[in-house]
Amino acid sequence: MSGVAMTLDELRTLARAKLLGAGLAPAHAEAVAETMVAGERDGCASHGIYRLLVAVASINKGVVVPDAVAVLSHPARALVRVEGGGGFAQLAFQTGKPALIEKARANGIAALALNNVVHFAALWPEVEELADEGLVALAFTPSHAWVAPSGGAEPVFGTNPIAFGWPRPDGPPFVFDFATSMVARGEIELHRRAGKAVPDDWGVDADGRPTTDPAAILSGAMRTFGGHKGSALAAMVELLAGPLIGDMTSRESIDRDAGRGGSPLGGELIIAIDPKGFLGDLLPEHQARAEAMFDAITGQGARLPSSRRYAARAKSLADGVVIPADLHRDVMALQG
Ligand code: NDP
Ligand code: PYC
Repeated sequence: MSGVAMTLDELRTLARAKLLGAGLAPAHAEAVAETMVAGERDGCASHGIYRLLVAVASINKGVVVPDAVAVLSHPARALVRVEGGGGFAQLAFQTGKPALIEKARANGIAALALNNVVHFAALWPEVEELADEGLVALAFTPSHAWVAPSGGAEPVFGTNPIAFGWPRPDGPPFVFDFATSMVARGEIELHRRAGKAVPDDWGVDADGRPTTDPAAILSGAMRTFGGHKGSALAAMVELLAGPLIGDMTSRESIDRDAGRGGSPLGGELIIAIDPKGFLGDLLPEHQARAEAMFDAITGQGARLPSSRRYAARAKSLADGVVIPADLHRDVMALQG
């Protein structure tokens, strides 16, 4: 694959410049650029620098409030809320994170609701940051109604990711983060850009027929992973990060978009648990039992989620990244 080699600092500078050029306020541009660089660094192409095109499109279409001010409030002793004002989710998360950590440590468990935020990103950076603080973390967000329930062909759910982070004593946390659809929509978009067919179980066309054409799925419906199981998990994400926190479902989000093609607008729920709350001084003993489980996985040659990402990170930190030539061209064509 031909591409353009860049250091992570060059990539960060480029991302910030393009976001500022699109009119995003500096604090948002910094927070948003950071998640894109992290995605590219960790080899997550669907949520790396490709998302510059997506974020700038949302700004240009008026879907996101570029200078939104995130407002923190405390609905209850263990709850934190950030009203994002229609801005990107990244700064809202950074605004709520310190209070979430403080409340999780004080109460054993706490939850952060982000409301009224535009979401285009992966969730693992957030749960990883919380796990780095010694907390077990879960994150959920709906998106736009692109995914049909198991047994149907009409989109109801978003691609609705679930992310989980578990701190480990001697190394980076155990983290997984995946869509409850067969794949993230971004992955299908990348196949469309590359002119590549997708597996025939990723989605259906507008007439409900299985297809390998990414464009047909993008205008039809994606499938949940694991049949009825993924379908139920997708519904759970809708409920937890929609009605439970007073925010939109994926159907409501896509209706609000009114055909503009912007990123999803709505809520995100993040739960943080302090293991010391249950375990106190017994924490090391029980952490060792968790480590034994990880050893039983890797000991038979299976890999842990995130091990690929951490390996990609180590390589990118040493060598930089290579941006596909056509993506680099499209990014450079953005104003800024
Ligand atoms: P994948 O199906 O690629 O699953 C990703 C997760 O599974 C990662 O934690 C990955 O670890 C792990 N994994 C993959 N293969 C293996 C394996 N063989 N053994 C063990 N673990 C494995 O990702 P998706 O396409 O479902 O989602 C990609 C991203 O899209 C996510 O980060 C998600 O947050 C984001 N997204 C965001 C949405 C939003 O609304 N904001 C909506 C939908 C998706 P590793 O990284 O190490 O490979
Ligand atoms: O790739 O499905 C996706 C997605 C939706 C919002 C952000 N990413």
